[in-house]
Amino acid sequence: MSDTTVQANQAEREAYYARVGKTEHLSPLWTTTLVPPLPHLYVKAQPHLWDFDNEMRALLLEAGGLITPKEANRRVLNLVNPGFNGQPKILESLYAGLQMILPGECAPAHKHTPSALRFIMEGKGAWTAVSGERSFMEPGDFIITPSMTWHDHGHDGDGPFFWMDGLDIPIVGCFGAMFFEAYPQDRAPQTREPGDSNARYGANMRPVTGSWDKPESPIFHYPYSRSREALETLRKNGELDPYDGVKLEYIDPTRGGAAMPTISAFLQLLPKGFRTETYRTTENIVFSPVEGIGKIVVGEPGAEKEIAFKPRDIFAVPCWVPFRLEADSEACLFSYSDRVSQQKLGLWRDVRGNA
Ligand code: 1HN
Repeated sequence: MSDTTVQANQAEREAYYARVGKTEHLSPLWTTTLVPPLPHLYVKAQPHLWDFDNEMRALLLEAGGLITPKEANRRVLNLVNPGFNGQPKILESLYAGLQMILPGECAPAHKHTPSALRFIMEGKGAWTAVSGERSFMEPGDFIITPSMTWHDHGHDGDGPFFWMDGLDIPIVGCFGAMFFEAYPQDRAPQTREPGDSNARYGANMRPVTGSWDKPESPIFHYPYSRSREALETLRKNGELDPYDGVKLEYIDPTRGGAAMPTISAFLQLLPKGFRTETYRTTENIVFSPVEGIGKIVVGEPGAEKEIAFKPRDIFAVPCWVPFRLEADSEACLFSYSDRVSQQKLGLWRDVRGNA
């Protein structure tokens, strides 16, 4: 079979495109690059690091003298990726923010369709309440606030308290399914004692009666001490993956999958001097080191950038950009990504090595 030829010349085609263009609601597929062979045309985000100790912390402290969490709803600085022209996203699919609460303040109760996680940076004595249960937060703790669960934050201790917020806002936004509701009072009622959900589901056991039917983990607070200890044991046992060092995922104990339906989260240990192999994945990843210093080498072969990291920095690795991590001292890194979303949609892939 041969394609029949058409007689039209370029000028006729251009005239046609101009007429179609005027309709404003039609365009020829063949003049657009909707599905390029590789992700690069779609990935606007750049690899980037935000410095907590030397930049964000002071700016957020300053906001403490300008606005209360009640006025602001949340006192948060958005981490705006330099590739997004001011749009408040850290990566194509993920939002990141840095939040501060001061002693005595109230971040009032609300709920929304985006799923949220918190990773604690600094402070003592602040708590968060999720679905009626309060929990005191410590640096390195991982906390989830699943879609449409009531949550509010308070602080009964001394000094400023900081954490990173990670949300799936761009994912929810691409479906349009955005909903938000403020609770009629500042605080949602406490319906369960502190520690209740960890007692029910956090001891490698579960209640014999009833069943957990929500799409997220019934555990909402994963203390750093437990996760760190697990990594330490595995490191001592010599269990090192060339791409990850020792890396564990925060899971929903009732199903074994990610703690929330859309966002995956991990804690990873790299022994001093360890250098991971170069790795590339469709996953969009946000890292925040808890302990240790090192660097990330990120970018296409020949155009790599070296970015030094230290505790409480936040750095973003976009889809399909090769990277490797180097630990100058023993380093423990938290990370979250859209892996579970991509896997559910059958999109996730990775390349181990420089292929
Ligand atoms: C939110 O609800 C919180 O509850 C933090 O602490 C950051 C960023 C965007 C939209 C909602 C919170 C947020 C957020």
